[in-house]
Amino acid sequence: MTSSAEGIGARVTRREDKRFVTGKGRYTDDMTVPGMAHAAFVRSPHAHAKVTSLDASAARAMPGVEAVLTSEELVADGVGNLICGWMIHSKDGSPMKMGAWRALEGDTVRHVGQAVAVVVADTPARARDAADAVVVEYEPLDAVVDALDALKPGAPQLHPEAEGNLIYDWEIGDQATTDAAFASAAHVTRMEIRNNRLVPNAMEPRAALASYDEAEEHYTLWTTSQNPHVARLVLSAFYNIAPEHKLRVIAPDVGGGFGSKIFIYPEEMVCLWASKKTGLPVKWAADRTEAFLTDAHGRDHHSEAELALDADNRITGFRVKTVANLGAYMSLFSSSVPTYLYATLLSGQYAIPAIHANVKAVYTNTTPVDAYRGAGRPEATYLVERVMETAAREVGMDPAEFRRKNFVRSFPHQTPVIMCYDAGDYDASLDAALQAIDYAGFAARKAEAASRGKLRGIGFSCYIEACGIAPSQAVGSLGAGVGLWESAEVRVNPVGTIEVLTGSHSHGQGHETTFAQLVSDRFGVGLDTVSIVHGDTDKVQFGMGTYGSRSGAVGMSAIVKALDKVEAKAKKLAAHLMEAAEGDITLEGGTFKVAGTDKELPFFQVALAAYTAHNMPEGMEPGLKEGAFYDPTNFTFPAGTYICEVEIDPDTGKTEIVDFVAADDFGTIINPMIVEGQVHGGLTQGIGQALLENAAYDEDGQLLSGSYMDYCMPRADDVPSYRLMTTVTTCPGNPLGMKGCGEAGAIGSPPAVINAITDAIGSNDLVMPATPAAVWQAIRQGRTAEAAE
Ligand code: MCN
Repeated sequence: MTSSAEGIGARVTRREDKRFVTGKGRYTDDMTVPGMAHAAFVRSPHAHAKVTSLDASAARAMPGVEAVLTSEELVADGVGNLICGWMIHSKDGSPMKMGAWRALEGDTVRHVGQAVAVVVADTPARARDAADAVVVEYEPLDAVVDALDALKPGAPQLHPEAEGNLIYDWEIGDQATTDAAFASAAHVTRMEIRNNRLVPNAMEPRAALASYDEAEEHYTLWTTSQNPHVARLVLSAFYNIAPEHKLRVIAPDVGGGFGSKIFIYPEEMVCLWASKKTGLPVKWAADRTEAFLTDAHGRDHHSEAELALDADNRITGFRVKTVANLGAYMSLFSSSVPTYLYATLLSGQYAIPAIHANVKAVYTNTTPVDAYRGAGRPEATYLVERVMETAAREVGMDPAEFRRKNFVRSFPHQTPVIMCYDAGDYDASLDAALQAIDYAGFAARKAEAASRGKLRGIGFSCYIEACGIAPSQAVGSLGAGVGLWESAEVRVNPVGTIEVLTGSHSHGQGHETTFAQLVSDRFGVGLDTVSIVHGDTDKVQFGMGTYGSRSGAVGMSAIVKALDKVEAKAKKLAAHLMEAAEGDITLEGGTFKVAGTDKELPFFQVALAAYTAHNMPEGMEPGLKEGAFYDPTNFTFPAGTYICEVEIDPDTGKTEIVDFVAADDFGTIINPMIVEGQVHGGLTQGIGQALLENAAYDEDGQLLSGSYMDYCMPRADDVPSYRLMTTVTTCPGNPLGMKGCGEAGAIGSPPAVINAITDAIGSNDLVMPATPAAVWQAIRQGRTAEAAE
C-alpha cells in the first residue's frame, strides 16, 4: 500500500482489531503474577446506615483466606480519603463542601454497594465466600435518593461537612441583564426538564491487579484506566499509597470506559494497599452487579429553563436553574460536570445576548455521579434543544427555521457563558441534514403513516459541544487541579521504524490506527513501520490520558509538535549528508530529496546515520528522538444537526426510529471509518438514554435497575441504519484543524429523539426514557387534556 492510502483521510481498517476480534487482547483480568491472591469486597446492603459492628472471625478462619482488612486498618496505615480534583466555589465565594470518602467505610455507609471490608484469599470463589461470612451489623438511617428531596428541610443529612446536602450553589452569566431581557420579552417559553440517570456499561468491568515488591519497595498496578499517569499522580499525591517513582501503573487493553474509567475508585486503592499488607499480589475484577453499584453514574439533572424571545422570534435571554445529583460522594471530576462542562454550553449554536444559570449540586444516598460520555454537554444540549423545539412550536415557526434565525454566524463568537466559539458553519450542517432527510417530503410521509394508523414525527437537534478542555492556565483558574495538555515522544529507530509514545490512552477509539496514519502521512512511511505505545507509566512520559474527546485535537497535536522536531533534525542531517543547503531539502514519499537535483536519501538511511553518528553536522547530538508537550489555546467546538424521524404505535406507545440523519462537523478527519464508528456508538448511547436506559432507585435507595434484566441497553434492533455525513470547518486552534468526534453522537441525539416523539404524539409532556409505557401515557394524557379544553 502506498502511504497516501494510509495517511490522513484514509479509511484504514483498525490495526488493533486483529487482536481484539481474535480473542488475543490482553486485559487486566488476563494478567497473572505468581502467588497471586484475589480480593472480594464486603458491601453495604443499605443506602444509609451506621456500621455498628463488624465480626470477621468466621471469615478469617475459612480455607484459603489470607486476610480480612477493614476501615480501621486502612485509616491506621494513613491511606488518604478519595478526593474531588476540581474546586468549585459557590456564588457566595465559599468552597464546595466535600464529605470524607474512605476507600473502606467503618462508620456511616451512604450508598448501597459501598465497601466496608475486603477479603483476600487464594481463589476468587473462596474470597467471595469469606466476604459473605463477614458479619456486619448496621443501624439503618433514613435515605434520600432524589436531589430535589435532598434539598428539602428535614431531609436525611449525608455529610456533616455539607449542611442541607448542598455541595455548592454556583452561578454563571449575568443575572441582571438576563432578567432585563425577560422583563421586555415578547414571548417566554418555560419548561421543566429532567435528564435521567445512566449507568455506564463498558464491555470490560473494572479490574485491578496490584503487586508489591518488598525488596524494591515498589508497586505495580495493572488496571482498567483511561489515564494511568493521572491515576499514579492521585494515588501518590493524595492517597498516600506510594511515591510516584515507586508506583508503576499499567492500563493494558481496556474494553471501553466512556468516562467511567477516568476516576480512581476505592477498589484499585485497596488492592494496592492490600498487596503490601498481605505481601501477596492482589487481583480484583468487578462482576456486573458491582459495576452497576459502584461505577460512577452519569447525568441526573432536574432543571427549569426559560427562553425569552423578541417580537421577531429572536432569542434575547436564557435563564436556567439546575439541581444536579452527585450521589453519595464527590467523585474525582464530578464537580466540573454540571458547572464548566454543562452551563458553558447553554448558548448552543445560537447568538444569545444574555444567559444566567444557577446550579446546585447535591448529595444523595446513591452511587456517585461523574463524567459519562459527553459529561455535561449532553445535559446542556438536551435542555437547549428541547427548549428550542418547544419555543418554535409555541410561536408557530418551523423548528428548523427558528433555529436558523438564531444561529451564530460570525466567528470567533464570545458567548455570555465563557466559551468563545472559534469556527463553525451551522447552516451547512442543517442544510445537509434537511436535504438528506427530505424534509419537504415529511408531510406526505406523515399522512401515509397515519393511513396505517401510525403517528409519525420529526425532531431536530442542532448541537454544539466543547472538547479538548483547555488551556491549562484557564482551566486552572476555573478550579481544575491538573493541567490539560498532552505529551508525545517520537522515537525513530536506527532502521527507520518509528515508535510514538503518547500520553493519550486508547480503550476502543482506534488510536493505534489513527495516530499511526498521522505519522505515515507526515513522513511518507508505511503504517507497518509505525507503532503506538500508550498506557504504561514506566514506558511513556507523563500524560493526561483520554476523555473529553481530546486525543485527536490535543494528543495528536502533541505528536505533530514532536514530528516537527524530528523532521527538522532529520532534514538538517540529510542536508549535511547530501552536501546541500538545509532549505533545499524536502521529504516526499519517505525520501529526503534535494530540490532541483536528483540527489535523494531514503528516510531509514538518514535515521541510521543519526545513530551511527559517523558523519554528523557540527554540534548535532546523535540519535533521532524528540518529545513535545502541547497545551491548546482553546477548546474545539464540534457541532452538527441531527434529525430523527419516528413512527409510534398509538395503541402500544412503541417508538420505531424510522430514519436518523447526522450531519457533523469534526474539522479535519483522520480516518472517516473510525469517525463513523465513533458516531454510531455515540448515537446508540444517546438513543439508549432517550428510549430505554434509566438508573431507577426505590425510596430506600435500592437500585431497582441493577442488572441487565432491568436496565435496558440498546441493541441492534432498537436503532436504525444511521445516515451520516460531515461538513467541514477546520479548527483554527490546532495544527491539524481537528475537532473531537468521540462524544458528539451521545450529546446530540437524545433531544432529536424526544423532539420527534413529542412531535408525533402532539404532547410535550414526556420524560426520558420514552419507554412504550411512558409514551402511551403521554398520548392518553394529551387526549384527556384536549377533551377537557
Ligand atoms: N478522529 C479522527 N478525526 C477527527 C476526530 C477524531 O479520525 N476529526 C479519530 C481519532 O484519531 C480517534 C477517534 O477518532 O482515533 C476518537 O477521537 P477523539 O474524538 O479525539 O476522542 P478520544 O480518542 O479522546 O476518545 C474519547 C472519547 C470519549 S470522551 C468517550 S466517553 C468515548 C469515546 O471516545 N469512549 C469510548 N469513544 C469510545 N469508543 C469506544 N470504543 N470505547 C470508549 O470507551
